[in-house]
Amino acid sequence: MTVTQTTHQRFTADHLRHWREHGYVVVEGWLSADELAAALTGLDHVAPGWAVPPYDAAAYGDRGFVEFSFPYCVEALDDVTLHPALLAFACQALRYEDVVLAHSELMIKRAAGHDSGGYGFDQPLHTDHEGNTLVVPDLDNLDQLATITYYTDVTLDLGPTFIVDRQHSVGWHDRNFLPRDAAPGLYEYESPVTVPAGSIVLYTMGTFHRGSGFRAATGVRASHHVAYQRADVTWGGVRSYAGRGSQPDFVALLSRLTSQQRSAIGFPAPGHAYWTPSTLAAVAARYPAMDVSPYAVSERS
Ligand SMILES: O=C(O)CCC(=O)C(=O)O
Repeated sequence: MTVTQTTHQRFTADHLRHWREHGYVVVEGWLSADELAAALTGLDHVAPGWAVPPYDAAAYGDRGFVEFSFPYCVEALDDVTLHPALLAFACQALRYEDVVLAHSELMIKRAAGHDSGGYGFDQPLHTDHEGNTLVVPDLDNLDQLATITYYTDVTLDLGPTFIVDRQHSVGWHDRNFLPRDAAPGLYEYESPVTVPAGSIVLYTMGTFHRGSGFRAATGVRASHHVAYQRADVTWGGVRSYAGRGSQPDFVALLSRLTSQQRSAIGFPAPGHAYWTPSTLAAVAARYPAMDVSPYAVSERS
């Protein structure tokens, strides 16, 4: 899929340069106020009571942590996942025309809770490659992009992500978890991503980072972890949504997406050999609300 840069420019050439040189870039306020407000309302659908203090035991059990995966079938959250600006950045960053969604996970962390890693929320520095690719990232030819969008203000007290500049982790990127005693020098270079709600950190699968514990006794952090990869990558963590194909909410989602967004979750792209007059007619019948005109064979011949 070729994403038109000019239409969706929320990320600049400087952002891209920073991502390449430093292994990450923080972009404050990448979501518009409307997109952020819609996402917050969307979170209420996915996780009712998520923002209600002091603690909603029914929704959060005793862990103070919940996680949800795409598709949410909540427009605003699916839209952030497949945002044209993210797709455009991924194509540029990975130097590839076609990118696909590798994962999209929502996480809500509450003060005094803990995730499943046994660290509370205070993780050791790690890269993300072990859970996302069968190989080790080639830092000179990256094929995956990781991101975290924050839906709540993140302060030092509210469990910021800490991140290490690529230039300070030379020689370490093939490692996954590095506890403090294994690489004390690396921890000297970590810096917290403290940002207003609606901001994002874009990083690589070879970038050291970690979730941190809450210093505050109360509070909540909602984050959206979205990763893309080059479409030719078979060793990465892309998921199949074919099993959802008969569910009305997923059909509605698929039908309203652009062809670029659909391709990013595995649908055959315009111009793919799959498309013939008869497959086009059959798919149009299966998804009556979908505009199938981008797939029309005659348009390409
Ligand atoms: O939530 C964060 O700030 C980072 C989380 C993370 O790195 C992880 O769960 O592996």
